Amino acid sequence: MDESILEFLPRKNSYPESIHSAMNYSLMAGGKRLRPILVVAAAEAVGGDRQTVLPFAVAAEFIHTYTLIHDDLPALDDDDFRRGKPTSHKVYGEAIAILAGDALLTEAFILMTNGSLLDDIPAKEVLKAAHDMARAIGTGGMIGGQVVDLESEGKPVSPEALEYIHIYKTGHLIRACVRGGAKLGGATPAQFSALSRYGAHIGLAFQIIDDILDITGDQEKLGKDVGSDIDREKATYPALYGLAESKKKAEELVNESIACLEPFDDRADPLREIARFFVQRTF
Ligand code: GRG
Repeated sequence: MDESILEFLPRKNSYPESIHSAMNYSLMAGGKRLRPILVVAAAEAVGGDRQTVLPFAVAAEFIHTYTLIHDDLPALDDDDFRRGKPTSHKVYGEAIAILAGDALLTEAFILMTNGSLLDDIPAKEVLKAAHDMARAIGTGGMIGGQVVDLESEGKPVSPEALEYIHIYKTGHLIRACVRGGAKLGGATPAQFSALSRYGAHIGLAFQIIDDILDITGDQEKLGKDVGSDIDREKATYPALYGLAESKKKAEELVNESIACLEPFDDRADPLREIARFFVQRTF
């Protein structure tokens, strides 16, 4: 996946160098590449081709990396480390970090509507996948969840509000990756609906595990500061339900997600494995 990311990313020494270097720095700092892997796995589960959907997969990683850069800024979480390295604003300053996030988001839309996708897939499907992604990350999706999360810090949060935050802040992007891969891979309406449900379940499970790892995780392995949710009095599953109940909830969601794949053959095995990885992960 790293090779494809580099292929679609403006060269780091191209003019204006500072912004391209900052974009390259955060993208190549590491990361599990879960979102692009999900795009490819969903496409392949319905008989689609990995190479064809790569621009959309890379766009998903650009979007994810933009959110990490912006989330780490002093105005938001003010974090010093991400992916095991100093955060973008620590290295490039706040202005370039903001612009690097903006640029990655913009480049993602260039990629989601790029010529090679349009050569291989009907334009209507390409547009639908890009539109779906845009909805997933706007105020009716990820940004909405982030705003409610921010405004809930230090306040008591109901189980419903917590679920909203997690589904919107994290789940919608993950689900849009699965839906995008499925749509571009040529899913039937029934396959698309099953994969949407799969994506929704793993999306919520992913954030619950992220909450758990913020308490039990190893800072070195995670590549970022742990314990920050408690410090900021953030709304989390362990804070509301305790660690054991939260783990159980994540496991149930993963089992439900795998059940959604029942009608699929072994081409959906990577999706099954990714779901299992979500609950077992330590980083
Ligand atoms: C646009 C500022 C802004 C925020 C939107 C997604 C998000 C809301 C903020 C990013 C920070 C955060 C805690 C997101 C929750 C999702 C999450 C657990 C991100 C970490 O994802 P991983 O573990 O990261 O896949 P790597 O580094 O492996 O890619």
